[in-house]
Amino acid sequence: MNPIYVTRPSLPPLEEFTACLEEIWDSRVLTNDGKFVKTFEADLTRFLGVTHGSVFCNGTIALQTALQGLRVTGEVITTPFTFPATVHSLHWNGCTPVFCDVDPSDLNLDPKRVESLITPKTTAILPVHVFGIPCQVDLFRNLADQHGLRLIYDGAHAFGVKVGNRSIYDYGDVSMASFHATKVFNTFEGGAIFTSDPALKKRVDFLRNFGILNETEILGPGSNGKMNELQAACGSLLLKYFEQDIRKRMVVRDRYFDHLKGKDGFSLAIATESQNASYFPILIQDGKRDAVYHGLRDINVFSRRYFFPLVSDIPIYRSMPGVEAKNISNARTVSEQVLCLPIYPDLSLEDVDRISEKVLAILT
Ligand code: T4K
Repeated sequence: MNPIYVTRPSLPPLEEFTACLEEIWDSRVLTNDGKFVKTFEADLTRFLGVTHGSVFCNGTIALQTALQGLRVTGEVITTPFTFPATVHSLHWNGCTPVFCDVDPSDLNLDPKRVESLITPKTTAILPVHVFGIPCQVDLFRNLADQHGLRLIYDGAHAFGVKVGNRSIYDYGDVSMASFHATKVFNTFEGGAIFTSDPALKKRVDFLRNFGILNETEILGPGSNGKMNELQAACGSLLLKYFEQDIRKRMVVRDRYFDHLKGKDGFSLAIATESQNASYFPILIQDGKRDAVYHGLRDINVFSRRYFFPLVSDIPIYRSMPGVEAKNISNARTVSEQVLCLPIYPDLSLEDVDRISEKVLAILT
């Protein structure tokens, strides 16, 4: 039986991508803010209905650049229940991560607990919309305003998600998206940051291109965060198929629900809340998570324990002076229970049936 992985990237029809490749081959413009990048940036901003977008080579560099653009220093309160890139971006900016517990109802940073961790050294809050579930954006906005803090969202999982009728990327001082191959919307590798602040947009655009103003003037210590023309061409093409992809994901999600809803031993609450079906996380109780993970591997199904271990348990952060990881018991429990089952637009329903049956067989 062919292996089934936790995800499989969507791709535009090859003939559409080939037409773009021919144009790129003819022009020999491969990168440095060419036509395809300019078009994709405009397409993306319009598609999401946000004010300013800047596309990047990947989400990690986008987030690092956003932090640079806001000149964030000192202590930043964030979640330990995330992919390491969130916290690495703080480290690369010389900031000290301060880990705060998650709310078990959405698995996101708990705004009610953040307040007690704010010190005179705190400069920012960095919540993550884990599995595309929106953070409590109003509470975070109030908290940031009351304490004069920057609010930066890691929205790597949240492409296509809205709060009310606004894109989730419209919240915070700045929001980051990832377009990695494993995401609901991809450009092979890629990412973006979104802001309504025109000065920040200008600054990050310089920072992603070495700080270059022109051939003789360099405005600051920039990096190289540019997206290339091939990535951008893929992005503009895939945007046209995004809504269709989400509909297909929902069919897969509903089939899992048909099998798993109401059964004992695990919770589907988070998967139920998802607007973009980017992941299908289940929380498995009674210490049986790893039995399901290994049992699925036995039938060539590769689910993933996103996110285990907690980032605060990675040695570099556990041993760093000033890094606080106390009182994160909710995050610890979730990290020990979570399992993401395969979900992607063309996962067959027969495979969903087989995966679900195996999960139930192990747990009953
Ligand atoms: N913040 C958060 C909250 C994030 O989750 C991430 C990335 C970031 C920031 C950083 O954004 P980027 O800099 O990546 O844009 C994957 C991804 O590499 C990573 O992007 C993602 N989060 C994370 C949750 O998942 P791995 O180590 O699990 O990837 P990997 O290679 O094991 O892929 C998983 C499965 O996907 C494979 O078993 C098969 C399938 N796959 C993967 C790739 C790369 C494909 O079918 N085709 C492919 O090209 O980290």
